[in-house]
Parts: sequence; structure tokens; C-alpha cells
Amino acid sequence: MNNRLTPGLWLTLIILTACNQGGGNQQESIETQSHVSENLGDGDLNVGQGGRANPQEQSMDELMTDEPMEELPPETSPGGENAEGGDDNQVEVAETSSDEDAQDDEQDTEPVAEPSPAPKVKPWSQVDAVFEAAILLGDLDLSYCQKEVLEFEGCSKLESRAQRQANRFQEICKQQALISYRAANTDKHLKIVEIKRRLAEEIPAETNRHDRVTARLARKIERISANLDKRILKLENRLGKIDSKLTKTYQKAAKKQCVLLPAAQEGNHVENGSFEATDLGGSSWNIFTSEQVPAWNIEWNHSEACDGNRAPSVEIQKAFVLGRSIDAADGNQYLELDSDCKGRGSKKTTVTMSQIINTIPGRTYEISFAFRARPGNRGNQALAVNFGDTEVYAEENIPNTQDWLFESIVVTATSFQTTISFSDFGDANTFGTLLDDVAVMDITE
Ligand SMILES: [Ca+2]
Ligand SMILES: [Ca+2]
Repeated sequence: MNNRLTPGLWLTLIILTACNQGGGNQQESIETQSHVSENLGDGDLNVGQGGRANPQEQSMDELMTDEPMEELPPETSPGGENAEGGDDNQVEVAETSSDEDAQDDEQDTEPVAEPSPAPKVKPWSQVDAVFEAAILLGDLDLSYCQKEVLEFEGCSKLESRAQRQANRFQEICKQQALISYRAANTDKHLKIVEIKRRLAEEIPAETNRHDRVTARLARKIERISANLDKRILKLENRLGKIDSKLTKTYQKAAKKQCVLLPAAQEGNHVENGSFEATDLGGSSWNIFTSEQVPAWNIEWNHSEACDGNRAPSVEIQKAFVLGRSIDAADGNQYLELDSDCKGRGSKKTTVTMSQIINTIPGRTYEISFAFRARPGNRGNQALAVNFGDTEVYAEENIPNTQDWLFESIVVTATSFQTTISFSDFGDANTFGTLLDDVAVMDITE
């Protein structure tokens, strides 16, 4: 998802937000009624003789204290994805809260003389407004949240269940996109904006107080980010559950012959499975990003080693490794699953290659691939293959043979789309498992 918005769009939204507040100053949204004791715990922003520049202004303690966030949509709801009777009526535990910042209040808030009522603050209001506007303007594409509902003939209850599950998926998916968007825009959280403003304008630099507030702010940002990450994971988990429930609904309908599953697909379901589609430009090897290796998504397994250098890349070779001639298992080119994240030979990381293929729940597929260790004594070279969430093959210390090894595995699909992935989980030392001739065929009898 593209989380970047143009400055112009932010400006538009700031204006829109201001208008929605009856022309009030944005600052007002982070102010609360005058309920605050003057005797602040940390005194980080008291002005003058223990007083405050503006009696309605929030104390730094209040700004540092993270208010509970609005609740997520409940796990189940009347008319929700589980409302219909049937086998998947299992009730899941509802999201308990308000979880973003709920645990945050303890460490950094020094005691204040009187407890303050929770401030009426919506610190994400601006970020959320920009998110919604970006969808309206087409700057954020959430079409990946939409689940196509297959055509039913009869089974109206199952049909409406499928429809509700698809709607629910879309709702949770959008929620997850919003939380991810917040995570990418913590610097626009209104309390953080305000604390930064006061640090810059009201607290003298190079003072203990300035250092203290700066440290508290850093901790606050860390807490917010960690809690957002937790929520994103929870939502991902829920999306997985809803997706598998929808699949079950279709399988049930298919048994009753009231839904037409997609037609079985012939031939190799993997695109560019022989890695021939990348032009090596006359060289015997080079490293390439996902954009340059059609149909495949590339991830580094040791992104921490990469210092943000270049996009994840994989090495593609042609009949040559360290002076040894290696013929591809198929065609002329093959991959090496151990790569460099800062130019050729620098900053080492192994690689995971993945691709989403169309599958039909209940049908049988054969995954086949060719692999070998890179020649020479080059540490642990390994290969793991995943089909969806299941690891279907794993081998380490692959024998240092000069021949390609051919493997095939039979699996049953459980969803309409399945991610297939190949990963070297051995040593990251730029010498890795070679891969070629990847195929997935429908072999259902
Ligand atoms: Ca090939
Ligand atoms: Ca290696």
C-alpha cells in the first residue's frame, strides 16, 4: 500500500479538518477543559511561578499520557460473519479494548497531585482524516480488501453467509490499513506534534528539562509504535480466520452443488518459474529487485544487515559461478537464494522468493523444483518451501553435489489463492542454494 501522501493533500486535509471543527484552530483539538492541577508532577512545562501560560493548555503529563483508543470492531456481531448457523459458528474472543495505548500510562507519568479526567482528545483525528481522503481521492488503493463472491444457484443462506464474510473481510482489512497508516504517520499524532512544538518553542534547549522531555517523548513514540504493531498483527490474524471461514462456506456450497467453483487451471500455475524473464544484459550474473524478476516477490531474510540499502534483491546467474560452469536445470538461468544488499558482494543476507498462485480449495497440486548447493565448501546452504502457511519441504546442509536435485511434493489447496515461497535459511554469506524450474500443477484425479 502506498502510504505516502503529497504535502498538498495533507494541506487540503488540514483545511478540511479545520472547517469541520467550525473553523477552530487545530490546536483546540488537543486542549482540554481547565481541570488540571497546577502542581504538576514533572513541571516540565510549567511557566513562570509554577503557573501555566494558558490555563486551558494541557500539561506535559497529560500529553505524555496516552489515552485509550477507540475500540476495534468486535470480533463477532449480529449479522457478522458468524451469524449464520452451521459448522463455523465458533465464537471467538472479542477484542478487549482500547488496546493501543492502554498499557502506556504507568512508566513515564510521574505522579500528579490530583488525578485528571481523561482528556477529550482524538490524537489520530488528522491522520485518520487524511487516510479517508486518500481513499476518496484514489491515492490509497484498498481494492485488495475486496473478496469476490462466487455465483450461487440456490443455497440462499450460504450465499448470504458468504456475502457477510466477504463484507467482514473488507471491513477488517480497511481497519488494518488504517492502523498501518497510523503506524507510518506517528509524527502526525497530535499529542506528539504538540510536545514537539513545546520542546522547540517553550523549553530552553540544552537544559535537563529539555533532555527529560525529549527522552519521555521518545519512549512515548516507541510505545505507540509497538502497540500499533500489535494491533496490526491481531487484525492480520483475524483476516486469516475470516478468509478460511469464507473458503469453508464455499466448500460447503460446492458439496451441495449450489456454487460453481472456478474451473481447474491447466499447466504451470507458477509464472516465470524458470527465472528466464530477467535480462542479464550480457553478464553472467547480477542482482535484481522484484520489479526486475516478473511475478516474484523478493524478501531479505536479514534485512537488519542491510541498513535500508536498496530494495530486496536476488541474484540471477547464467552458467557461471566462481569460474565453474553450471548449466541451468531448465533454460539458461537460475537463482541463488543468498544475496547482497549493498551492491555486488557487500552486506550479506539470504532471500525468500514468493508468488501468489490461483488454487481451488480441495484440489490436489504437485509442487516441483530443482535445487542444488552452490559448489565449494560455503557453509550451511538450506532450502525451505512453503505452500500457504505450511512448510512442505526443508533441507539444510544440502550435499555439495555438482548435480541438480529434483524434488516434488503433493499438496491439497485450502484457499482460492496460495502463496508459494522458497527460502534459504542457512548461512548468510553470499553463497547460497541455487533454485530453478519451479512448477505447481493441478494433478487432481
Ligand atoms: Ca531456468
Ligand atoms: Ca549461504
